[in-house]
Amino acid sequence: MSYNHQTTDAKWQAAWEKAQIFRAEDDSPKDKYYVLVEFPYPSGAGLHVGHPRSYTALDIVARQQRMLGKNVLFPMGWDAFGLPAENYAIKTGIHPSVVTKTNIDTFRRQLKAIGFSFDWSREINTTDPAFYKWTQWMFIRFFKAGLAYKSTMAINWCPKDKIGLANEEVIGGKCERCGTAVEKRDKEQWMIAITKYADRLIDDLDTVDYLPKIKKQQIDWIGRSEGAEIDFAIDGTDDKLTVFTTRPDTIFGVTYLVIAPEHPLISKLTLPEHRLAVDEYIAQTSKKTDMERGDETKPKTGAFTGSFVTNPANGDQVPVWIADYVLGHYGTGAVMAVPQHDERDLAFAQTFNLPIIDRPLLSFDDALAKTAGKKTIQYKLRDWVFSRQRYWGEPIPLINCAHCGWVPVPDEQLPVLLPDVANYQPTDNGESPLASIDSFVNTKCPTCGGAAKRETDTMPNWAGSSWYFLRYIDPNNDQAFADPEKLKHWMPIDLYNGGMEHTTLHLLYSRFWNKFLFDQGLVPTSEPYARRHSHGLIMADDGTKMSKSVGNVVNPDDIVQEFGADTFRVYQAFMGPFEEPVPWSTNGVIGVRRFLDRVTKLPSMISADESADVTKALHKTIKKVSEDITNFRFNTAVAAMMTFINTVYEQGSITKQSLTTFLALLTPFAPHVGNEVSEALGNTGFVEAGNWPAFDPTLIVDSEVTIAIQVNGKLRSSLTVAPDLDEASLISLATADPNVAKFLTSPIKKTIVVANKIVNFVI
Ligand code: ANZ
Ligand code: ZN
Repeated sequence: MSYNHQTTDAKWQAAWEKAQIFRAEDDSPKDKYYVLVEFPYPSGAGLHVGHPRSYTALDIVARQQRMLGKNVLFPMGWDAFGLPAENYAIKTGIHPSVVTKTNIDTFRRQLKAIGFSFDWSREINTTDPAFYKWTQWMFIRFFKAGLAYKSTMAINWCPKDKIGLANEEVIGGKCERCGTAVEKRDKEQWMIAITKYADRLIDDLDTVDYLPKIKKQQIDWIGRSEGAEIDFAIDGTDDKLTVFTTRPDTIFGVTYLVIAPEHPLISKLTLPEHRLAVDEYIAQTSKKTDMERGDETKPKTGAFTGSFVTNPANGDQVPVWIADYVLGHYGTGAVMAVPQHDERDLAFAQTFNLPIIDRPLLSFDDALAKTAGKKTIQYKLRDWVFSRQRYWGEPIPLINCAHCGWVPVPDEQLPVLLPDVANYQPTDNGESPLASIDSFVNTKCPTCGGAAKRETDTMPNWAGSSWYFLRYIDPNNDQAFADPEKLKHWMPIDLYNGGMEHTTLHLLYSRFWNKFLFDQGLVPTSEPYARRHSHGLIMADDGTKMSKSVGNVVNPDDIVQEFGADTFRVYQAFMGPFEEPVPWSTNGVIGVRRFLDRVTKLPSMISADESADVTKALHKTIKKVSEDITNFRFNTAVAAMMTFINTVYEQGSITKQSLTTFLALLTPFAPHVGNEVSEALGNTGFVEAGNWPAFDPTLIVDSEVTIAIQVNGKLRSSLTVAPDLDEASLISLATADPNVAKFLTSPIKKTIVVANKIVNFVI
């Protein structure tokens, strides 16, 4: 290895820090460019090689944009509330904030060692009271606007640990810690009415530049479907069952109705002789997740209620069944089953020997008319469950008063600080650990001054990340979450990259949150992100998922130690198409290091002039690297730079000016090597302070082209000529070619010329 990466890395990292060259300016005359990566959860495991995939790519973009003359905001922070720190606290008694601080220090050190150009002066931390004060303040805006409300929801309950579990702690229906089967328990929860924004969250996707698969995933998740609600009278009663259907045209094919095991009319519908079977069936399904219930590969299960309803279109009497493939919280929780047209209904009918009839379809409206149904729109999206019975989250800033009901904590009393507790374990009745601290719970009503109690639920770990990008704009403001003028300057975010796994939760929540703030007149744009991109996962070298238990995790520290930060960065960029999953390869890492070694040796090849091939290759490389960064093709950009270096080595010399230009291209990818070599050439100042190179279009034109000469479409010869040679000269050269002439046995009827490619004589 020719260069000492340890000293080089440390030297340039210290120099950047000293000169503060990556600071974003709030009052710069330059155009702004706000580039964002998803901030990490600072876990105890430290940085994973997956994190820098996104960071390296956007660091390249940020660095290029600065060289293109933009005032760039590229910030970093910590999404630090969450279960691992809390579970660690339960085990060890160490306060989550202590563990979190240690983990953040590790992450920061690791990120700095890779040389990312973050503006560290804007670092934020969602668990910092100065940050979560504003998360609470925003929650109160939701509450005052009527969008935060209480509702009874089923939560996951571990009967052994006696705690409520987050969905991600339930693995295959069992408690992640003790393996006990998880039960559902009803609990009052704070909800936020994201469904009120469902249409805008779909429709406004037209105004942003997201990868098509990201848009599609959001649209599917929101799941808008247009259909109708139709009433079926329950025989022998005055009650009716209302179904939601997207296919009212199939009404004549209905042979039974199915309701969800949660349907409120079940006890009324179930006749005494069927009660035992129905109760048993309900108990059995309460253990299944929605995912298991929807699994189309599993045999259908169900129970008959004994009741019948009347089809409003033709007066047919049809039986009412209960089955778990109908979900309680979608549509009306009741389905008119049409085995002839619906796969699930068909499977169910076959299992339980229900009739399958062949009836003609109506038109959508015709049906509707025949059934007195009404058009409705249903969404898969549910309102957002915003309560957690947990310690390590933002306290929900509300107070319950016997006289005044729920009253928000006055703004000037924010933040509601997380109190110290001795025991982080949720209480026996499923309340948050905060519920057992009397000094926290008991307070005065801000409205009437009477005795009142604080809400003890905390927010989900999606809260802080729903608006963190706004705080980077003005991280130290204690009068507002951010200054409106600064928000106007920086929003929207020009480019946001993150994992596909965040498309449906974080991305949707944060778009919703921003839209709400926009409606409140608090932020300047309705959409927070102008462009959204996504990266593929990094897999282990055998293509499997990296995991601690298998022992195939690559630690970024080791790679940086052994090969240097730039090898790590360039390898991250080079390892494969950005959007696709790619396996880690140590050989690939070594190959990249070899490339950088070759770059560091280039100063010995400097000469007063260089061959035309080197000049031409340089300008082609400028064009290619520029376009590839724009199009997120970092791997082919690296390949182009490698090809260029090969050309220089073949030709044996390069001018100082050309090498300096090349280093400007390389530096966003390999900033330590770029600056080190530039300094060795005698250049002063950081490469980052220079301009992004432009290519000369006249220099990248190939000086020769090869043209296929055909007679009646058959290849007869080829000619090597200057590009864009005029047609007349080309035709006379072609007809003079003996290999062509001997086939021109009759007069030419037509000559077809495809510029710089083909001449075809038709005879
Ligand atoms: C009769 C019918 C005939 C249906 C047919 C479909 C095809 P999407 O598009 O997802 O909205 N459905 C209604 N509520 C349901 C629930 N709570 N759980 C499970 N399935 C439910 O699907 C709407 C269709 O899914 C509805 O239209 C209903 O079945 C069923 F040839 O009604 B359909
Ligand atoms: Zn009161």
